[in-house]
Amino acid sequence: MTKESSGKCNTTNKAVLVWVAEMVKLCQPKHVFWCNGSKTERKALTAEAVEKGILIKLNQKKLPGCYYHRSNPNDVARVEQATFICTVDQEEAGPTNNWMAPKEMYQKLRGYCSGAMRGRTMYVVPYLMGPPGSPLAKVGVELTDSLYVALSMGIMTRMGNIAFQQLGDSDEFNRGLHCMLDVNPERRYIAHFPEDNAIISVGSNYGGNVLLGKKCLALRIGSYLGRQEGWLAEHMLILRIQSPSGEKTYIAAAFPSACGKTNFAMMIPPPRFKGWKISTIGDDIAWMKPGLDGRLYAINPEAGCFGVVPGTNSKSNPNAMKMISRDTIFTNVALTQDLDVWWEGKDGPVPRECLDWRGNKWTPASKEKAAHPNSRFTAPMSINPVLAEEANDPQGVPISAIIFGGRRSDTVPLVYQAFNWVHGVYVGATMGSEMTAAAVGGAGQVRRDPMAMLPFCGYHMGDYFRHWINMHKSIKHPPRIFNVNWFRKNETGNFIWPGFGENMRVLKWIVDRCHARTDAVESPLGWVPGAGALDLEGIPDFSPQKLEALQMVKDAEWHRELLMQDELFMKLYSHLPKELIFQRELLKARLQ
Ligand code: SAT
Ligand code: MN
Repeated sequence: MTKESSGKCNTTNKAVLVWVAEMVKLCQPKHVFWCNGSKTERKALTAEAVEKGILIKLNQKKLPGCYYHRSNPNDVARVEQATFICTVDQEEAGPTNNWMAPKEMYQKLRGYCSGAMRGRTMYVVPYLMGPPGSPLAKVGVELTDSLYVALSMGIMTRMGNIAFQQLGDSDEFNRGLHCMLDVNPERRYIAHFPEDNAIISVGSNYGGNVLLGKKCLALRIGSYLGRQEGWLAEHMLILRIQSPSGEKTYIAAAFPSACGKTNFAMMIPPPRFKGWKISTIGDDIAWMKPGLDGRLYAINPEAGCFGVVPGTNSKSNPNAMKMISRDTIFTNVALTQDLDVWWEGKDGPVPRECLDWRGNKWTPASKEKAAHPNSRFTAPMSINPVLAEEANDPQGVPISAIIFGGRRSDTVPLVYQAFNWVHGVYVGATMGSEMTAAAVGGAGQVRRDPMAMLPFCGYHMGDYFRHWINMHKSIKHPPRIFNVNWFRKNETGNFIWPGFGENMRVLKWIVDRCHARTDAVESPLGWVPGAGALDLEGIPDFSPQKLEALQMVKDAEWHRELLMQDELFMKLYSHLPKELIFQRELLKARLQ
């Protein structure tokens, strides 16, 4: 390796040096490799990963710069039951998080980590969440014995010297320790210590559990810091809509994992919307803070996309297909004989034979899926063909609308707008969604997932709602709040709404509402598009009856919905803002 990428220590920051030395003493690695984030380093580490069988080099003619990774079959999704918030006071973590006292958890995990890197390399991965120089950006350092993690962090974050430059002499950085151990679910813990700005993750090598910048820092620790510092860390994509006249509107949208955030953030409007353009700022996480002009500004703290692969094709997300055609790591998809990748729902023919995500022979006659339903691509956002230049703007973008949405086969209409901020917080707080393969267990069941943050809120969910309500005071021009549901089904179990690019029609109405250009009519749930306000021209096989079915508010379904909301509210009762109980009563009255 050249001198530039020799893995030598690349900081003089005392706090970093002291902490790394302490962790080295604990984990006892054979080597310590300090990542600087250079291209040369990436090349060398990638070659090493191929040599060790951690990555398989894909067909470089078809997929330049792309590699393939298989995870341990017992380690393919986030494990919520192994995810802990460790605050001194249990009350602080709230009833929706697993809790253990920090002292106890440190003791347990230090036990697991003791000598855990013997004979292995510890990669020191400094990373920056957010554009360099942004007042919202945060620095983390992840120590990991997984080369896959080091390489993935190089895609998902601004990794290397750039982070130490932002940090300077400060000791304000997230301390993250990751030990794979023997990737045993029995010894799998993803532990957060918000009071110490620290994370320890052991026993896993799957993205959401181990790429510590993502869910662990950007959301769980981030939400905790956000409450203290007066900002919001949210599970939201950020997009820019440009009208034919050049008007730019910025929108943030929260959907649970694997509900199409990446597709939405990269959408191509249908032909009817000639001249309209969607560009991506972020596809998963938004950090939002009130600006001096009274608007809410958002940055995307990440630098890459960790997207669900199955179902990605030239119809569902043509931009993603372009993006993942180079410089991408594919995890747990199928591998073809010519070292190409395949997944259910990909364009083109089904391979006659390939290796499935476990490495077993697969043919179309096989009963199991070839690609794991939660198989992922890890791709740099810079190769997203519709990336907005604002993704790198340290100031972020001013948000005009916030959209909440879940995956619901019934009950929830295609679109409605909250009456005001507090009502919008209520709409977000009572969101429900059918579970997906992104987390272990329960796929298909409806669960309450407030603001798509249930697995990611680093403190008491009731206090989180209070923080949302309070934020209104510091935002003079608050974003309008909307709720959408692309997933409503008819009696025969088919989706009524075509989704994907056609979602532009709903977005257009939302944009027009933000700029006070279109009317709405009042419904029990909120404002809904008046007759003809949604442009539905040119959707194949669509009819006014279908729109009616999509927007229908059925009393029986909403009474059941209110009962399900009550379950969550009861759980959070001691910390639940009274305003939300009041909102529920108002909704009840409007439904009667
Ligand atoms: O696995 S991740 O948590 O990184 C992705 C997701 O579930 O949203
Ligand atoms: Mn996500």
